[in-house]
Amino acid sequence: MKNVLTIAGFDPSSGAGITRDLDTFFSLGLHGIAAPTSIVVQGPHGVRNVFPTPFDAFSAMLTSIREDMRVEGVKVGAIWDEHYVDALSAFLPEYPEIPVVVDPVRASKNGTQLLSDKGFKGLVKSVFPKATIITPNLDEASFITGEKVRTLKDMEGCARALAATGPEAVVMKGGHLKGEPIDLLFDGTDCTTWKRKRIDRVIHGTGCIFSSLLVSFLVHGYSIKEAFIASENLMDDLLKESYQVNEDGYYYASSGLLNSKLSERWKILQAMKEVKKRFCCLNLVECIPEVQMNIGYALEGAKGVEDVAAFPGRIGHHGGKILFKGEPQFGASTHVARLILNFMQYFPQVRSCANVRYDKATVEKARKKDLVVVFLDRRQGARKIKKKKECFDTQAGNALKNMENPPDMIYDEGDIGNEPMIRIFARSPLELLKKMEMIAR
Ligand code: PXL
Repeated sequence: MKNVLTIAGFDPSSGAGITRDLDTFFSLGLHGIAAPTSIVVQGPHGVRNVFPTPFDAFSAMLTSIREDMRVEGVKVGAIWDEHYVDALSAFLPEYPEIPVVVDPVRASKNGTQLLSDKGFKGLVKSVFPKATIITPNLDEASFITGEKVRTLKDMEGCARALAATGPEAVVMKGGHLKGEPIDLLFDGTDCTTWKRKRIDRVIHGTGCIFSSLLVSFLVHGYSIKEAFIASENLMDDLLKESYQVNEDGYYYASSGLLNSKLSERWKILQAMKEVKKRFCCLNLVECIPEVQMNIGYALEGAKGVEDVAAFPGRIGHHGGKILFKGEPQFGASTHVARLILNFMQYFPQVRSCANVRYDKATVEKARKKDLVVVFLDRRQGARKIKKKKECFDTQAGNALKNMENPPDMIYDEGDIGNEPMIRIFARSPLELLKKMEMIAR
């Protein structure tokens, strides 16, 4: 296992600093280790106060890491003052061959100083020359060069000036540029830029995550330019998937959470592909209604139709054989997706549904097999509520809210212009198929 070390501050709300760094390392398949320089007491509204790690404790951590562990990469974040900088500067030469990414953090978003001015000067003088990449934002870059940075052209000039302080490469983070944000890499020869659309959110810890991504990709053997592109690519997704930990305050981002979301989506699509195969084998043509059928499967905690997978173009039959028109996709159905989302408000664990052709015998068979069946009288409901879809959701909701256990089936006998329909509900599409097999034929 490759170990990557972060030397940075600890944010107990897990928005910036070492918890973000470790999350990033682990989610990219690396073992993260940490030497905290300070406790930056904060929540989603900013920093309240900062306490340095006792210097002896900090030194002891570096000694223990140096003597007891292999280190394959180092990321440096907030580092408190010149004493901590000196200790770091003495530590790094032990590892002359490994990638070192330095995020020269001076202050938090709300302006609390996280590295003294003297410490900052020491960092530039004694740590930058040992860095593979430094990642200043525009304020930090201006503080070093004494020049304002307002445009992309300024950024390029500034990156070249910063390269003269000794790192192999410079990434200037242009989040504070007017207009769209642009990041710029100068690798000693060429400049590469990355533009993204501005996201209208204040997202905490992005600098920490970005520098951790860079060092992780370098440890995996990417070149500096490849690591820059891979990190920026992932940042795009992380920013899009950022979330709030309160009703208000900063947004947070997490590589680990993004991974688990992606793997949940993947698992759902795999289960749906399996169901497609089995349903074709079973060839339950008699289950297909006039309006055709669909099967849906929602993510845990699904919020909208885009969180529910289904089969595009629905499921029909042709020449006595079940006919799927495509592979499962998220957002491919509004109809079964709505049914599931409504059902999940009452029974969140029931995340799969299929609409099945109505037949009195099928309902009777379900009852005989002890499935829990609910009947909705749509004619009665329709009189009260005009919109048919809402009518169904409301009627189903009224039935579900009084039930202790989730029903297996909700059916209606139709209305003018509406085919009678059975809807089967289950925890997964495989369970759904079992229920269909029980009642079919
Ligand atoms: O984003 C700068 C930063 C870095 N490290 C820690 C922080 C902050 C900002 O609050 O708390 C630990």
